[in-house]
Amino acid sequence: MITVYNHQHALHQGQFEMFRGQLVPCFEVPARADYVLQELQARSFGEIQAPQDCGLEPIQRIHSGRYLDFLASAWSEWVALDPANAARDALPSVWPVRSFRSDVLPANFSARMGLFSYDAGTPLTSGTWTAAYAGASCAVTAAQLVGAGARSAFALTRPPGHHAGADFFGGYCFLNNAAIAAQSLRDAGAQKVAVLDIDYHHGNGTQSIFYERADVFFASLHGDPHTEYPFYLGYADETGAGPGLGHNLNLPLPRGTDFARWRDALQLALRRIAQSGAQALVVSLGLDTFEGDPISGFTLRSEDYLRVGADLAAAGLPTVFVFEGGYAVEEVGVNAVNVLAGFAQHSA
Ligand code: OKP
Ligand code: ZN
Repeated sequence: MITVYNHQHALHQGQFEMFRGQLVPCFEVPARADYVLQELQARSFGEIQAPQDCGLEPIQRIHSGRYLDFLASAWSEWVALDPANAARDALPSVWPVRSFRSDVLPANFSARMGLFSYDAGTPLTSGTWTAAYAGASCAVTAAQLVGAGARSAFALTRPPGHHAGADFFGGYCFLNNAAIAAQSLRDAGAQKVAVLDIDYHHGNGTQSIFYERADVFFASLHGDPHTEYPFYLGYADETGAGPGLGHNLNLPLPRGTDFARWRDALQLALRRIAQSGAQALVVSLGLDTFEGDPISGFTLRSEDYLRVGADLAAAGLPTVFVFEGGYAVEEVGVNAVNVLAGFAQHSA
């Protein structure tokens, strides 16, 4: 399996996220991707290549123009507010909730930060746009490889993407790499694509992007939003809307869920994906279902991820893996590569 990896991921390096009234060190750190890269190399797991610059077009297929304009210029506007900001991350602190307007684009930078985001845990830094753009290029390159006939490819990139919507960032995510990959597969000729999100957290961004579409089936296994981030989406009764009705599947699971129960949900999702008629699969590969994850609540073990990969391979679909969460930093490499190795061992 080819891995598409960009060194520029490290340019996105947040210092702090807001947590219970304090700024705490970011969980989403560059070392996460470094551990995965190291593990790929240590196990000689296939070729590692740099992405092709995908240009803005495949990103604009998913994200709004005014959001992309904002992201591309945000850091220079932040520093223009105060030269001392060059040493600080930008975090939002005001949001237009219900009854406020979101159609008017405010001139004030803080107001636009809030308009285009939904939490204060996602710092925007000097290299965020460059890293996110290169990450989207990884996703597009991986999708092109699979669209051209490869059995699978892995987009190893950060920041993650599945919480980012068409016009908002949050949950450590800016550009929705999995959605961009799915759209690229569609544009390469797949009539129907499935996105399977196995990150601990519900992929609210991906769901909302495809919620009214029948050509992309979205399935997610995640911590129950009654108690788990992102809280406001991911319930089982969200099944799609309009033409997309029936093309969305949420399988929320309680905190403490173990591998046996999690795997039952995985099998159900894979049956539904088979029924959907999908011709290609994008896996939002979060490893924060691991028992040692510091911000999550499932209890998967490192060896379980080999079985996860084997189960995914049994679906028999051309598959693009996109790296998402996983914050037990020293174990994230082994866990990610176990999924890929399990997949490779069980692929025809
Ligand atoms: C991103 B991905 C931790 C609070 C949780 C947001 C979690 C985002 C997870 N102090 N904050 O889905 O792995
Ligand atoms: Zn997650």
